[in-house]
Amino acid sequence: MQRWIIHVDMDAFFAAVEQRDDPALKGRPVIVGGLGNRGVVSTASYEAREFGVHSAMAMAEARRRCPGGVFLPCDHEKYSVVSHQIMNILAAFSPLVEPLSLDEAFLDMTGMEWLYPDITQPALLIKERIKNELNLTASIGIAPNKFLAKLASDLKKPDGLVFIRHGEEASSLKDMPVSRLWGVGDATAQTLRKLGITTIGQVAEADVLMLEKYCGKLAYEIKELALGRDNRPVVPWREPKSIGKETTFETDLMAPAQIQDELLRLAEKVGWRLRRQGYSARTITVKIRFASFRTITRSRTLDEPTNFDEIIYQTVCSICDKVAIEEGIRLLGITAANLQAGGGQISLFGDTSDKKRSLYQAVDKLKEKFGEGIITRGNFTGH
Ligand code: TTP
Ligand code: MG
Repeated sequence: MQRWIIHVDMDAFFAAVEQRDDPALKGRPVIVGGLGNRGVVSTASYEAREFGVHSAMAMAEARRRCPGGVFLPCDHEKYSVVSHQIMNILAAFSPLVEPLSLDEAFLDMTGMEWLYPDITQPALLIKERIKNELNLTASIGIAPNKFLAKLASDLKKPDGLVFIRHGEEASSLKDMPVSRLWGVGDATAQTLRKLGITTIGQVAEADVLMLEKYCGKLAYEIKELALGRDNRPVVPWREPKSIGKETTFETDLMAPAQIQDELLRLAEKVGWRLRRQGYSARTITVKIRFASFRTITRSRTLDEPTNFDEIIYQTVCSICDKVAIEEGIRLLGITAANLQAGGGQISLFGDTSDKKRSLYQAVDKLKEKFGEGIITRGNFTGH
């Protein structure tokens, strides 16, 4: 059976979401990223790209190049909610959807010819649904494999649709630069240039043993890709049922203060993982394994979903208050289940919650930059 893979990639994703949500930004150069002195551009709208602004550029440089631009901070939570909406649309078209990041995914469409005799039809329908339901544009590549589909989606951005048919694999690639091959970075491109190889077509024609001498094992991979061959499967992602974290201790815990400290650490980890993945949870479960290996789990379901560390912490503390600790604890775990997409508690508490949300966003930014361990709080354990 012929394989068909679709690759969907949103156009200028973060910037497009901001332009959609504030019509005054339509048609203007919008730059999203870290706004501090040492900030970096996450993405730029196509209007801003005309000024030479692009992802990963220093924000200071972006300001120089595009002084009239609109500069906005990243709202990860918002983008991850939109991302869920996109993935939900894609799930209607194939049971095999593999998200690669917030704004892109592969769909395996193999065997769907009976449903869509013309394989461009589902691609057009996906674009249409994303446009109608989310008011955003996506670019799509359709091809016999993942490598070509991803490459194709990038060829006619924004709002593009590129179709590479079976039999056209190698010919569609032959004039492209070697840098388009997965695994070919600057160093390999330079090595190949020294051999007089600058196009993918030249890689396809080159002797693989000669390539191996200069590029090692990568030679076999890039030769296959250059011929337009790629057998990698689409590996579907499943929505998590729960998000949790547990720790086994080197020495068993007995002291309440120690237990509280560990619960706080776990609550912060679980809260962070929820926020990062764009979820909030209604059910919080604590697992306790005692020195004797007796293991208990206790759950509580909240009225409203949360991804705030202190609510998770308060919940697990109130659960643990009811557990008699008669021997040492060798393992503690917290699991958040009953997940739903989004922030939770956004509208419930009005201002206070908004303030909290921005505090979390600031903390999460630091965690993203310096790692999960950078910030822990001691201020609500009381010691
Ligand atoms: P991309 O799909 O690479 O870029 P894009 O969607 O903004 O633009 P394009 O039309 O070219 O696809 O990345 C998706 C989002 O990921 C992007 O909107 C912002 C974020 N991102 C970063 O935060 N840092 C980066 O260096 C890149 C490349 C992306
Ligand atoms: Mg994109």
